[in-house]
Amino acid sequence: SPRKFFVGGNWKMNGDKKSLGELINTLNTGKINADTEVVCGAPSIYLDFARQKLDAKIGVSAQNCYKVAKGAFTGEISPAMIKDVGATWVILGHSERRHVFGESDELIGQKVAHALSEDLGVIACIGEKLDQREAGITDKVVAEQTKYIADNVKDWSKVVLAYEPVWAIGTGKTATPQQAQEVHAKLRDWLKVNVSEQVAQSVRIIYGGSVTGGTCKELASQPDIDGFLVGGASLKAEFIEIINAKH
Ligand code: G2H
Repeated sequence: SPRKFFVGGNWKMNGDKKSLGELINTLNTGKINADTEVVCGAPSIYLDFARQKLDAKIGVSAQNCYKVAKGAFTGEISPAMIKDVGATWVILGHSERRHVFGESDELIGQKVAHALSEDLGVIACIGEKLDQREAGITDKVVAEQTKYIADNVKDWSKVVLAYEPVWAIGTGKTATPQQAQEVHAKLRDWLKVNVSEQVAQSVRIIYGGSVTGGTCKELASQPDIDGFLVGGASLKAEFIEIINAKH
């Protein structure tokens, strides 16, 4: 595949300088395959810390940002600030942003547009809820979420699409390789029809939702799974196994 395997860690709201410092040491000294692009998503207050401590071969990502450069938006951070501390990615549209904090497709699209205009890489997340899967509307739901993202993208080389079924997040219920592959293939078809063949073939579509050392290899063997976004397991040494899932 021409698509470089991409593994993102999403630390969410976990850790402190002590535990994250230890995790960073483990990652810096671990054997990481050079064919994998690795990015760690740190809480905003630790972005600077993570960037200073992590080896240069590992990228740093924010977990969210706002849709404008600066101003009276108490509590928010901008892509300019993320870049200022040396981080180069931002996770947008994560299901927790959508469902715990009520972010709309429209707001997520605006954030995607602004982050890309500031030259950040964007890990754009989509995924259906359990009732939507059971109602048989998974494809429709993820296509609609993807449309709001796609409408705001000009340069797809800066975008990674993360498929994270909400029912699989933090639940220990990983999607089966077949379930994930099926949605990833549909997403690639959607990109082919609605964006271009070239973008469909080159965009990394990664899977997230209870990925572990035990489940990563079979998932990684699927033709349209180009990596992972990892929550819980990214806080453990096990993350290295996931990074090396292809080997
Ligand atoms: C999904 C994933 C990381 P976890 O949210 O984005 O978390 O691996 O803990 O399910």
